[in-house]
This record gives sequence, structure tokens and C-alpha cells, in this order.
Amino acid sequence: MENINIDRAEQLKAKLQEASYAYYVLDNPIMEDTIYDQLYRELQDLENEYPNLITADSPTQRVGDKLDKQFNSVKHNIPLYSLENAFNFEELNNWQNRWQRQLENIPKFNYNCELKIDGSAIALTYKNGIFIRGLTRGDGVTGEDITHNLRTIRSIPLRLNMDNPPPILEVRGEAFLPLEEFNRINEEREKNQENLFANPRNATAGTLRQLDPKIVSERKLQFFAYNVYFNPDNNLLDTQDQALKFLQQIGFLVNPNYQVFTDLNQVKQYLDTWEIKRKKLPYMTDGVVVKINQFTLQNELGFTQKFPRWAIAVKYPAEEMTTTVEKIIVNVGRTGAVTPLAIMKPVTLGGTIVQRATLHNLDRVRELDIRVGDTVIIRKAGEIIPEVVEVIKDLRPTESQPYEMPSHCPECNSILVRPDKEAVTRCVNSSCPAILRGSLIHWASRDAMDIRGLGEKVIISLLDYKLVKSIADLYKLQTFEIADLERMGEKSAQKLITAIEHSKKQPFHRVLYGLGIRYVGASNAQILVNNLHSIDNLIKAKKEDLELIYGIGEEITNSILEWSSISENITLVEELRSLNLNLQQENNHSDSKKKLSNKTFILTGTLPTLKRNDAKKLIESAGGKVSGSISSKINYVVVGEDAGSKLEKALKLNLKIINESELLELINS
Ligand code: 1X8
Repeated sequence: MENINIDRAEQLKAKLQEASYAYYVLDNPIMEDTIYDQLYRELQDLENEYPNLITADSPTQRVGDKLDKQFNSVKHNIPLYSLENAFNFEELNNWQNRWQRQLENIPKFNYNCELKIDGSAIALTYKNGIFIRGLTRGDGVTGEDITHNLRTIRSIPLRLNMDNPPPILEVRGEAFLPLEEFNRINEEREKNQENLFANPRNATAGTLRQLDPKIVSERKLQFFAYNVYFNPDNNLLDTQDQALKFLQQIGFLVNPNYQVFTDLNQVKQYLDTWEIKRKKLPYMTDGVVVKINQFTLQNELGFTQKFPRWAIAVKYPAEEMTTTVEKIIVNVGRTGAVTPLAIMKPVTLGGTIVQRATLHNLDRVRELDIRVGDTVIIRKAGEIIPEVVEVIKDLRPTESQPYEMPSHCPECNSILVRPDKEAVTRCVNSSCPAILRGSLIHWASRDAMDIRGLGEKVIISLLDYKLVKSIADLYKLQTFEIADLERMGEKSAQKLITAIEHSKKQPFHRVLYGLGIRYVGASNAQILVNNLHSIDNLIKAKKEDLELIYGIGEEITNSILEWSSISENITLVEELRSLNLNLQQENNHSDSKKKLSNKTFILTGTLPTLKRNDAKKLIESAGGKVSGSISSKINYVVVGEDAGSKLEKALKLNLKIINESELLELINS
């Protein structure tokens, strides 16, 4: 075994131990659960490969984790197991093979699929039909008595709806906070300057362990029941789906989205469907629990040390992952800006494989102190390329060196400059090949000219073969020229030519954005088009003209003036004109005619009838913008009930404050 594995295992054990202590004892998590799971799995994999690495103190050798003191610890009547995880269909398939191999012959069976709720597992005891005790999962053997808090949950019946209740009946399920309630609680905490809950699961756990049941009852916790045990249940319940129906009958809330299937292909369909649909649910789910439906078969299979053999949790892809840094490189963009990038061991993040993450700039690199060999947490922010959010320093190889930015441009070798006060390092050579490449990529991109089939790889080949030297050259390409490019061919070449030709019809605001004038993003391009109407007016515009436009500040103004003064840019405009691209705004439905055009809004608090998203859509469809942060540039602050710190700031800034009906009047007047 290599030393490197021994070191890694030791580092992982120490880090997991620390995280577990922070979570369970200090009640102050230092790590997302998904990250914990990944590091845990890495350790588990190492230990599987090299069993010598397993030590008695390894976190993998623990059934549960430590308990806190403040609540009474009570032993569970029946232990609560956790579930084995599968992260893809193959692992689900392996699970099926495993349990089937264990049997001499496989009886007729089916699978019951239930959504996995991201909350806290709870065990409830009913004596002669009366709720007498509720425990947290704890370490699975012993839980904490939180009966008084659970009594505040309306979806937990205090008396069972049963004629002859058994002496003891035990129900298992998940307590959770609906997303709307989670947001309300966090808004309130923000108002009171308290720490925010990171996610609904933490908020649920935090609420259940509140010492003041009044606070608990104010937070509208819910409970989905999914298991029931009582004696004798003979002939009543044979399958999991019967148990769910029974739970509903006796007064519990059961998640209605369960379904029974005969084989894994159907299960896969269910997984695929809910991977999308779950995003619309009013509560958090993190996967699907697949259970063998027949209790006789469940009993035959039994449990391992930690898990039932008859159930598995299929987890949806995490938005955060850990991986290791293999290289740090710099990328030169279309403005000459030099962006450091981490090239990492590929991992699946939010369903796609990624191996690059942006490090933004040198300040960020210094702040992270990211080095080759580091274990990092990466996150997908929207649809943009992922970013490194954290370096796990404790997992750093001993011989690592701090990263130094190169002094020269990797593309043209000119010296890089970093003006004082600016975060960005730049290549200022205007004929640097990276600048043309970046301009073309930007021109073809979705929010600009949206030329399908003209991605980064094709653009790089076009440049390699010197087929284009400017944006205008794209419109002069011939099918035969690109058909010869690698992985192209006649058919896709023809398609690409058509797509390029079609892009001539794109409206002026896209052309303007596509030109890539610094600080002129998609929305500024729209503002400029609404006010100036044509490229000629833009080129002619003086400083005073530009600064008069609402939303256009000094930075944009200077950048436009500089751009207009460069003769190559004017030449490009003339070429685009002769190619018949739109260099002025088409008439009719111009945004400037809309009621709220150039008006920026802030929404805060709960509006009496409109959901926040609907209010946003209404404003946007009337041409207005909705901002997330308050500043003196805001035109209207729309205030609802329980408005938080934003209202206070708005008052300080003397902004115009309106309510929902005034907003509707503005839109409809
Ligand atoms: C945990 C969960 C289960 C279910 C839903 N959400 C959970 N978080 C379910 O079975 N419907 S089962 C479970 C466990 O056994 N640890």
C-alpha cells in the first residue's frame, strides 16, 4: 500500500471526526451533509480497497453518532436504521443483484417508491391509541425525547382514528419544514440579526430541539408518516403500500407521491420524472427511497450492521461536490481579462461532468490559498461554470506550494498588467489571439446572436485554419471551407452556414450585446437600444448624452466612448451593415413604450395576494426590473407584511415605498 493512501485515510478520518463533533455536539455544522457523505464514501472506498486502513476509531466503524445532553435520552423500541445510498442507476442495479443473490429462489415481488424527504427522522409511540412519546433518530438505538415539541405538529394526530387501537403502536416518519415556512423563518431571523439556517433540514433539526415549545408551534412543522409497527397486525398489512394507506386511515399525513412498480426500469422512469418534478414541490426532497414492497420478503432479507437490505435511498445529484485540483491554469478572455481556472479530477455535479472551476481573480486565489493537489468543494452557480467555494486545508498534501500567477500572457507572451485598485489582471495586447477567439465565442453565445453549432471548439478550428479574422468573416464562410474541418462534414457544415445566416435576423439589442463592449451586458444593451435606437446614435453619442440615460453610469459611458473611438470597431460596424444585420431597433413592441420601462423595483415581505414570483413576472412583463439588493437607484420598494431589513434601509434612503395595490395601479394605469 502506498503511503499516500495512509496519509489520505488519516486526514479523512480526522476531518470527518471534526465535522461530526461540530454537528452533533456543538450543534454548529462546519460542513454540508452532502460533502460529509462524499468524504465518508471516499474513506469507505479506500478502506474497502485496503482493509488494513480500517481502525477502530474510523467514522465508518460507527453505527450512529453522539447524542446531545439537553434532552432525555430514551432507547428506541425498535432501532431506526439509516439507508444505504445509491447515486446512480448502476448502483441501484447492483443493490438488486446483491439482495437477489442472497436468496435461494426469488419470490414474486414489487418495489414501492417514495420520495425521500429532507427533514428529521422521528419515531412516535401511541399507547392505546394516544400519542405518548416522540423521539429523534439519535444514533438509531437511542433518541432524544422531544414529545412536547412534536405535540405542536398538526399533522401528528394526538389520538389515532381507530376503533380498537393496539396497546402499543409505533409510527416512523419525517418531520420537515415546508419551503415557504423555512423562508419566512429565515427572513425573520435576518430581521432580528440572528444566524440564518443553511437549509430546511437544519432548520427542522434546530426547531425540533428547541427548548421552548412556543417557538416550535410558531414554526409550522409538518410530518409525513412512512412506517408503522404494532402487534398483532396479522392479515392487515402485507405490503408497504398497504401500510401507507393504513397510516392515512388512522390519521397521518402520508406523502401522496408513492408508486408501486414491478421492475427497475419502471423505477428508473419514476426517478427521472421526480428529478424534475421535485423542484416544484413545496418541500425539500433529496432522493427516492426504493423499498421491496412485500413484508415477508423484507423480513427474510433482514438487516446488515447498518442498513435494511430491502431498501435503498437513491440520491439526486448534489449541487456541491468535492474533488482534487490537478492543475491551475489561466484563461484569457475577450476583454483580455486573465481568469485563473482550476483543472480538477472530473466529478459529476448537478448531473453533468465537470473538471474546470473558475477562481475569478488573483484576490480570490489568495483568499482561498488554493494549490495543486488540494481537495476542494466546488459548486454550480446557476448554469455558469462551477466555482471553488472552499479548500479543505486539512486534506492538503504536505509538499504543496502556493500558486503564482504567470507574469506573461500564455497566448501571446506579452507582459500582463494589473492596474491598481482593480481585481483583474489583463493582457493589453489588442491583437492577442485570445481576444479575437473570446469575441467570436461571445458573439455566437446564447444571449447574443445564439448561433447553434458555433461553439468554442468550432471557433478554435476556424481560427486555426485562418478561416476567420473578424466577426464579419463568419458571414462570408463557405460550406466547403468548414466541411473540411475536423468532425464536421457536409451536412453539419450546411447546418452551421444556415444558422449563421439566420443570425442576421437577430434584433439590434442582441447585436449590441454581441459586440462585447465592456460593461454592456444583455440588460444594459437593452437599455441603450431603448434610448438610442441605433448604432449610429450610439457611436455619435457624447458623454452628456449617455450619462442622461437612466441606468447608464460613468463606467459604461467611458467604456462606450472608448469603444467608439477605435477605428477597427467602426470598420466592423460598417461591415455588419453591408451584411444586413440589424443595427437599429425594429418598431412596434419596443420596451421603451412599456409602463415600467427603466424602473427598478425591490420586493420585500409577504404581499396580500401576489406570490413574490408572480409580482416579479408582472413587473418584468411591464418592462421593469426587480433587484435583489437595495440602493439609491431603486425606484419603488414594494412592501408587504413582515417586511424585513430592506424596509428599514429603504426608509433611510428615502425611497418611494408602495404596497401591492399601488403596484397594480402602476402596471394597469
Ligand atoms: C428516511 C426517509 C424515508 C422516507 C422518506 N424520507 C426520508 N428521509 C420514506 O421511506 N418515505 S425512509 C428513511 C430511513 O429509513 N432512514
